[in-house]
Amino acid sequence: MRTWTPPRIPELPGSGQAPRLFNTATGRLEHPPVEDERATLYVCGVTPYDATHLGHAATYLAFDVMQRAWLDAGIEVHYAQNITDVDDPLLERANATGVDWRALADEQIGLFRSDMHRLGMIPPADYVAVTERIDRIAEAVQRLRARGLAYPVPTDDASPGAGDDLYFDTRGAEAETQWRLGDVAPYDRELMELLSSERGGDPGRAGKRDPLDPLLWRAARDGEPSWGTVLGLGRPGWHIECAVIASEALGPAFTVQGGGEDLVFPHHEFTAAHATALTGTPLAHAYCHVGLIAYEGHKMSKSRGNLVLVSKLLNGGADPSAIRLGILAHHYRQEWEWFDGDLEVATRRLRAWREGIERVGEDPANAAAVLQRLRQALANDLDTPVMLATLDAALDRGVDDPALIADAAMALLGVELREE
Ligand code: 5CA
Ligand code: ZN
Repeated sequence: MRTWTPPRIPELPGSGQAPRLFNTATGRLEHPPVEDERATLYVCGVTPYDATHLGHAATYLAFDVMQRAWLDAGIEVHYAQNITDVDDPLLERANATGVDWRALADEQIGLFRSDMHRLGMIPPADYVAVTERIDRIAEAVQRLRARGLAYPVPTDDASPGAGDDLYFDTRGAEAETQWRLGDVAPYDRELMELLSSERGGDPGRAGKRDPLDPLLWRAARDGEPSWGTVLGLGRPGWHIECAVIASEALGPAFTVQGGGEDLVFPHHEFTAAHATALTGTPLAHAYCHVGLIAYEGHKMSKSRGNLVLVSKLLNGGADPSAIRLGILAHHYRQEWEWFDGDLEVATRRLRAWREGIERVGEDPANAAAVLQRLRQALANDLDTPVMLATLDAALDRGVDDPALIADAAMALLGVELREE
């Protein structure tokens, strides 16, 4: 898939450190290994049925800043992201509104691309829609089946000749591979069953070997999109899509698998399980998750409809750098609520910084020391609130090298201090 034009990232003198990051799978701050000064990052992309909301923006912004930290440390980054362009909620929305699902997906992908570009996000090198990889995904399910890790569940409503739905054998995978349930998600079984039912799974479906076993392949149903593949007519399950797209783009054991906190279970648990079964190697070294953003008292979600759309803020005249600052005022792992006044607060901060950079103070802050403090905070699990406080203090005084601070704000935070 086409991406968007990359932002300008100024070169800074010297270099930062590779960041320590919180790994959900171990519950610790770690330095995920970066081989040959090259980090590999996969971030789960959108299901394109409703335009980019601030929750999405917060997730992609956290991984944008993670890349800026690596780049500033002299580490090259290979970034991949998917688009879940065939999935139940997208199809439901298309049916409900009488729009063709492909047209809906195309329109929303276009909007997402434009929002990411306007927000100055680093684009992925591999931007892969599920519909571009159906055959590869079906072949992967076939390989799991050949290994005895995929099994059919009787499917009486499939289209004629479409076969049965296929499920992943969780217990079989635990016996045959290095993966164990709970390797990614630090949750007990009861919570896993609850989350599975809330997040696209079907723990109550009859005929499964374990209630948690996730769908690998959905046999065609009348009125649903399907593809003819080695498995017959059907479409892929959610986790196997990301397992195949991520492993093909980045290879096994890449540096970081990322997404919002709502993807820890079942999505990232089973993406890791499938990939381990397919490649013999764990999916990633670290699993990083962004705290969910709420609005009007609830997690911002397309299904609830309590959305603050990025395009609406931008079209209403919001400065992209102010939107970034509104989000970066919170640590990425924190769960927080967006209030309508937040944009005004962020805009005031941006204005103060832009004035501060022009100020010739009596006792200006030493820009090189400010840069060092910014780099330290960034390397400490992307501590953007500390970075913002550092710049508040420095720009309140004025700095002895404004160009360096403007470049640092742009390179490390993607915040533009020089107005065009
Ligand atoms: N297509 C799947 C991933 S393969 C998906 O979750 N799509 S999504 O459109 O629902 O979300 C896209 C990304 O935004 C995911 O990483 C998700 O975890 C994140 N996200 C969704 N809602 C929020 C929220 N309220 N706060 C923070 N991140 C969110
Ligand atoms: Zn995913």
